[in-house]
Amino acid sequence: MASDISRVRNIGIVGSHHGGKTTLVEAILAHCGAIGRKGSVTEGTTTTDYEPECIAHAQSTCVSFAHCASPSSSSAQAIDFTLVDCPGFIDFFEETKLALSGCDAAVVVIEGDPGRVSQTQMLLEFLESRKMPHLFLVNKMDRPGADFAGTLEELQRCYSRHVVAEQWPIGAAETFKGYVDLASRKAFAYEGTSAKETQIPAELQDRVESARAQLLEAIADFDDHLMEELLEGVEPPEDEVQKDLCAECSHDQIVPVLAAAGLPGYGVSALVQAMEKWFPSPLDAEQVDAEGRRIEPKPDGPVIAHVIKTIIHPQSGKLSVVRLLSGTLKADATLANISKNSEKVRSAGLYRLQGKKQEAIPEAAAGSIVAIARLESVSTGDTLTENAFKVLLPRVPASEPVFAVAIKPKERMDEAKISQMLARIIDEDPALRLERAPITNELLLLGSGEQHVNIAVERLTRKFKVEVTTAPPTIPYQETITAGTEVHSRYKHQTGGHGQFGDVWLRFQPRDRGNGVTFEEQIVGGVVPRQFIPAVEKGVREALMHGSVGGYPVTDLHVILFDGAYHDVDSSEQSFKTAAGMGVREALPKCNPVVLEPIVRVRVTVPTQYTSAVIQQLTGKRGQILGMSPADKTGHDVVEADVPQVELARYITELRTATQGLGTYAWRHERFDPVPGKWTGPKAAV
Ligand SMILES: Nc1nc2c(ncn2[C@@H]2O[C@H](COP(=O)(O)OP(=O)(O)OP(=O)(O)O)[C@@H](O)[C@H]2O)c(=O)[nH]1
Ligand SMILES: [Mg+2]
Repeated sequence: MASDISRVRNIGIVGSHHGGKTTLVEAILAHCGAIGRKGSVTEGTTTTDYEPECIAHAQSTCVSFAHCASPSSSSAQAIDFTLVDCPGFIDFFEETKLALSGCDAAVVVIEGDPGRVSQTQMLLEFLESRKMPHLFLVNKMDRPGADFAGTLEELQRCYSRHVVAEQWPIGAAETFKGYVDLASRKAFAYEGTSAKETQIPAELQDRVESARAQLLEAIADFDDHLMEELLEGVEPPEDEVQKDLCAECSHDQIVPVLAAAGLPGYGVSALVQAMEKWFPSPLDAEQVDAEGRRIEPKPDGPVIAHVIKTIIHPQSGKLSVVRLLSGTLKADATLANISKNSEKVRSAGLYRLQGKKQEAIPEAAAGSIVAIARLESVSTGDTLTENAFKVLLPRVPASEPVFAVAIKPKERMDEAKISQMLARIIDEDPALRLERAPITNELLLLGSGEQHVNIAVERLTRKFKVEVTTAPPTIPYQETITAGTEVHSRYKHQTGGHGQFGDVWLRFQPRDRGNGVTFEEQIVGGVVPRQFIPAVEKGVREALMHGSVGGYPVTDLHVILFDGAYHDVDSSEQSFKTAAGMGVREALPKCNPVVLEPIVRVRVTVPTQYTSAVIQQLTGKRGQILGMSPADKTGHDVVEADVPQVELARYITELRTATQGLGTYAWRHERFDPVPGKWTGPKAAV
């Protein structure tokens, strides 16, 4: 591990789903000699996709960490990379955001396909919001149809930044065999993950010259001297161009574009050099606390660590992956968790992670990403310091969950126990949430999408050996009445000894939505004795728990007890309660009852080109469109609509399908509305 911070690079490998990030990380690790043999995603043998869920689904389902040193003649000169392999699937974006908060730069991997560029929009907005230097890697250039120029053009069109090619590929698909480095105007032919200098192919000369001119113009926008040289037609010295390129990329002023094919390893050596030269070390990266004060990354400063990921091993316990912002952390340090009232926690070991492998280290210095063992009460996002040094790091804003399942143990098991295990899964992934549904009382697991929640359930079963069933949450339907009535109900029962007698007259009146059930007595002359009136109310309320249409709770009505009769010997609380219940059951069908369904207000944020598709989709879900705010400066419209909850069970999946994964929505319960027409829905579970 480099002791000199200037030789440390913490880099997030991010990008669109299946863009080839994990394969690329594997190629980088192999190129740098950190692993012997390259693993493969399809065979489930890569360093970073080690979780059984990753292997089963052949995709990354969580963030994972790897490290390597750049191949260099002397180890004292080598750059020490920590690579954070982030899942591309949108459901796992919250996890990516948290892990990126520990990185100083990012490689955005996209396939050589202009049609997929827009899928990175949310990610790019996040990088922009954090002013994180990055480069684009146009990957899978060996695939049939790979289109570097088209992808570059689309990146430049979609992204209002200085996006410029720094390489031009030689060939594409099966002829992809090298690249021209535009800054140095040198061509290279791939030899595995390395490359050897060659001639610029004659047919590429013009293309290279115009792309180089674009690169120099972009760089010159930030360097007056270079601009003068270009205007005067003077060829700028190469070291000036290289120096500017490094400075401007590391300050997030320009975004260079490279070409690669991670699977055969093409372009890897140039990428490693770019990460080394263009990306900032922790010394140059701006780190601030929650109040915007700069934190100096000094090894001899106070220990300040930010938890960016939590990993739970059911046997060996918990690992908290931290970005160390300042100080030197020892393996047995006692730390204060500033996010939790400065609670003291003690490290049980310090590790560097190479995928699932934990390499014990005695200490770590400012700038590094390391894992601390057994900090049981610590969560992702917390700030840890030594000697209770008072500083709090900013939290990454979280998005609300948009998908839920009702979860139940398969075998009879204490619900408290399953909640405890779920709490540990949530500890690992704070984008999940556990809630008790207010009306149905179901245990709900909520997350960022269908796959997110399903994978969490798989993880629960694997790690804690507990089988659960999941189902769409029960829709909390209710019923109400739309007309009034009066009924007379008498319960009279004569058995051997003591009889039963209760007699009530009840009036039913509809109430406005949201008013619930109210009960009133208007008994005159003691025709129903005082002591039995609470039993009548109880009988009414209990009977209203099961409506006459679908068996759902009845609400928004007023019930008046206005007359009745009693028997000196046979009347009792129970007999009045029974009479009242019978009265309710007789009355409800006469009051034009209807089922009420929960209505949810959604706010859908979507790039303008998908707005009409989204409106159509919502209308198809019986949604009532309330309005649309036109595009903000990021090119997003916001559509507001009220939609029946039952229609939204898989909405996040459908919305993403209709919008190339770019639509998002927020929601809240709004009200209950009558279901139009005759009720054909399910009956309530008894
Ligand atoms: N032809 C070709 N295929 C590639 C290349 N890189 C990756 N692949 C294939 O693309 C698929 C996805 O690769 P991954 O490395 O898992 O992609 P990823 O970006 O990590 O995927 P997520 O993390 O799930 O978003 C796998 O089948 C790889 O074998 C490449 O350079 N060329
Ligand atoms: Mg991956």
